[in-house]
Amino acid sequence: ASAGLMLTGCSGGASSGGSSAGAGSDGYKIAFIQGVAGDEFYISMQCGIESAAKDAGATVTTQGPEKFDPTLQKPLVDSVVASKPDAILVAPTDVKAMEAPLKAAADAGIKVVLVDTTVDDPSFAVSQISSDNKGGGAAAFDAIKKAHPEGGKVLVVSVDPGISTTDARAEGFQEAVKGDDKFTDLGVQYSHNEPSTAAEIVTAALQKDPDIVGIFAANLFAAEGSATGVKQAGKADSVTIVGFDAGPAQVKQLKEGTVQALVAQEPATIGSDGVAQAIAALNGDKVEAKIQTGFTIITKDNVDGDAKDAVYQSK
Ligand code: T6T
Repeated sequence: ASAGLMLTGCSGGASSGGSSAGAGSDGYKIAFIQGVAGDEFYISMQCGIESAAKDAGATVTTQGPEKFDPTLQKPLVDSVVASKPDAILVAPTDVKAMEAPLKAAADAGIKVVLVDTTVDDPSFAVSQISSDNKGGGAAAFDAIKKAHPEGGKVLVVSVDPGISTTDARAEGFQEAVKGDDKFTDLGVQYSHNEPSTAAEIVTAALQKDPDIVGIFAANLFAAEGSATGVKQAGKADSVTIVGFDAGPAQVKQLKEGTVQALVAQEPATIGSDGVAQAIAALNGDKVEAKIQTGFTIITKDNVDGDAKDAVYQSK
């Protein structure tokens, strides 16, 4: 499953890493709108997008809101639409709130490709590309179960309700928990993409239920804060943390033993597939309505071997 990981991207040092890449002024103009700026997942996706665009002679501009928040992302989308790019690759921050502004982009004749997240009715989009988020949630439960075959209480720390990816991860995890009566589901709590909030959630949960055996942190920032919370509670020895995503900090926590497994997505591939679909649509070629990309489970055992290339770019 690791084939295709980071085949494109900034790791080779060839990409500009800046806000634009590519050649001629007559190439397609692609705008990438991240879920949030500064997130290594979207930085890695940007690497994949810039590299694929460069190969296709297209230009790319990238922007992201300060927070993972539709009230901040909507004005960005509106201003990008006003700049009339040929295509927009976008990770919508909410299944409902971002639907109308993105449909408006499509109505304006811009090819819209949904990368990572989606919306309730994505019929205006030419293609949707994302990880197997539900399957990743189930895989996270398997990793906790492996560490605690005896069972016990488990908790999900997610981001906000209404985000297609993290909701699907939590659903996949909770369905798997339900299927094993040795485990008790303590539910989902929302950290609003703030590591400090995730840490508070975890310390409070461990105070209430000191016998929690596993925490599934549904994205990068939930994992960062969950690790802090478990450490602060002095529970690093008894609690298994499985986090979605694999930035350099998550890998460090894995190596230190604070986090036991990471579900690494393939953001650069999502990005390069997104460019390919946008260009196919612009050329009037056949598009794939839905593409599912893979993930790699990173543990201490493979982090320096097979899974090395699955780690995200940080700039
Ligand atoms: O997990 C990714 C992304 O897939 C999700 O939609 C939002 O959070 C991340 O960007 C990681 O922070």
